[in-house]
Amino acid sequence: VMRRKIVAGNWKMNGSKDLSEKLVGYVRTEAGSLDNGVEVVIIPPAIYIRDVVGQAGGAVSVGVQNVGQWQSGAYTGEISSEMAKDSGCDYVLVGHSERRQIFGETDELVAEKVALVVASGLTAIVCVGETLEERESGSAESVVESQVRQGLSAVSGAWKNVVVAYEPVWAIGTGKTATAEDAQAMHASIRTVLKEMGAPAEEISLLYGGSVKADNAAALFAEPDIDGGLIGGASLVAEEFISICRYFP
Ligand code: G2H
Repeated sequence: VMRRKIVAGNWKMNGSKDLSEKLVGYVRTEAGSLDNGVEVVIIPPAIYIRDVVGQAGGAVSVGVQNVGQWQSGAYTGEISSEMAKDSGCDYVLVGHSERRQIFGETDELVAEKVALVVASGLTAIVCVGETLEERESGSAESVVESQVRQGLSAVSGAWKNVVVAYEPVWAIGTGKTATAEDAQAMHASIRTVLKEMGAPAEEISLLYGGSVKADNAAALFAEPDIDGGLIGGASLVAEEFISICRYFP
């Protein structure tokens, strides 16, 4: 089965106009010579989207880190999936653990945003993942299952516009990575849940995120159900980000 292979760099609240020019210029050049079919995506702060789209020149895809749960109106400070599309984005991160933990996003809100993103024709990268406490109490799989079922409850058939990113919260920005075996086990479980939901599970790309670096990417990407990565810290260093992209079998 052909699934999209994706390496996406989530800059979080980092970067500058300068980085948008230099890093993206470098990545565009290098991405052009990748021969493993990986789609490279850069997800900068929204204020730099136009700079990144300009530099990306079509060789690199662009996404936003979040959208509001409306398409327009009196919602000061918010941006919509229609605006992201209008500005040249193909991807929208939804429900990143930082949105869930710091900004109180619930599975219901995630589902509302996913519905708008897919209706706009963009691809939602929907983030799920358990906390350390949940993993240690043995409930990691059931927590993630419920995030997948609720977060994707309003996709209404637009499965080609959905990517799931598994990011165990305890592995984010901590330097701790799930072992490739643990990540693979969760990805296989997510694929089973998608199948039960009636989705074309074999066609949906599942990304792993959480302290992915050049030195652990190869082992992760060798697993059968890991179709790419969502990269935070390491996506801010051009050479490292590109070497991660090269580690697909
Ligand atoms: C997880 C990841 C990217 P990092 O949040 O979304 O960040 O690679 O820094 O752990």
